[in-house]
Amino acid sequence: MGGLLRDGEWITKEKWEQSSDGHFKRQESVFRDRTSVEADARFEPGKGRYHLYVSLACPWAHRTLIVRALKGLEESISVSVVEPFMGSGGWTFDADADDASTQDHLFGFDALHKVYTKADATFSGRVTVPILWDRETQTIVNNESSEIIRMLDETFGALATRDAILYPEHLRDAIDAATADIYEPINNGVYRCGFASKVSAYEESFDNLFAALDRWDSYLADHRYMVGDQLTLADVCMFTTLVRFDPVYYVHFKTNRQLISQYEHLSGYLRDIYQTPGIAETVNMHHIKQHYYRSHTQLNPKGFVPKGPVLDLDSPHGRGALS
Ligand SMILES: N[C@@H](CCC(=O)N[C@@H](CS)C(=O)NCC(=O)O)C(=O)O
Repeated sequence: MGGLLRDGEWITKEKWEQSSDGHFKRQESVFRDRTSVEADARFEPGKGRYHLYVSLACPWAHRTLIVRALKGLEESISVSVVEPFMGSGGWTFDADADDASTQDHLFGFDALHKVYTKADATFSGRVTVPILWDRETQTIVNNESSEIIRMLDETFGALATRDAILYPEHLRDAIDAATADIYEPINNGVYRCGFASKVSAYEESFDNLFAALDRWDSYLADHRYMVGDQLTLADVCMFTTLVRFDPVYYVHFKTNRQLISQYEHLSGYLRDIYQTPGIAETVNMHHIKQHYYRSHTQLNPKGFVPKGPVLDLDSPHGRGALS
């Protein structure tokens, strides 16, 4: 389900972009400005200046919520949360939302595509979360999660109320390399399995996904984190995919060679990150399951949401000794 904007007009479109070889093709994010602490920067960090639009279901948006929480930026950066179900209007807001969804706190819009056309009246493309919105210039600064999380760490330090540094200078190259390593086979790979339109494309993505998971499982046998001796943005990017894997991707996207809970090291790694103070509160399993199983009617026509599995993310992870 969903749709897209063409020259500022909302068009319902049920087909996902695909290349002729049957592989799912993700659109490049369009708004790519940066916040900066340099004098005269157009987008200077400021308390209360920026707003995040997120879905709690979306792994990319989830990254930004985790970084906001770990750095203690809740008071500085406000958030609006879309409804989990994505129908023909794309991401929407419910003014009477009584669960974790919210109304559009900035404009009271009923649909997220109106935020995109507020920034650019003739915008063409998909309407995705997350969005970092600037109240001062009334526009979208950036809608690419990998860049938003780097900016939150690099440029919002003065506003942070917790001292987590997730993209420390001496580890940046290694974090960039690890993040790039997992993007295609793992973060995007689960989607490439789920949205492949040819068996050959699905099988190739499936093999690449599990080859990458196997590799990281071995690495994490004697490393607590993906890079260095601390939690970094690389772990944030790995986590938001892993936490959705057993409850959603394994069934819905047919990534069913094995569960994360069946991996010797990735299973404890997932629980370790989940139990890091501040992170569990950003995980909303209800939104995650409702979104995927109900919104992708091409994959799950009846929209039933599986009742299981029972997740065990609070049990001891036993990884403290690795750091
Ligand atoms: N590369 C983007 C991807 C964002 C993205 O694809 N978000 C999905 C939700 S998981 C979305 O909003 N999809 C709506 C659509 O494509 O219509 C990022 O990392 O920020």
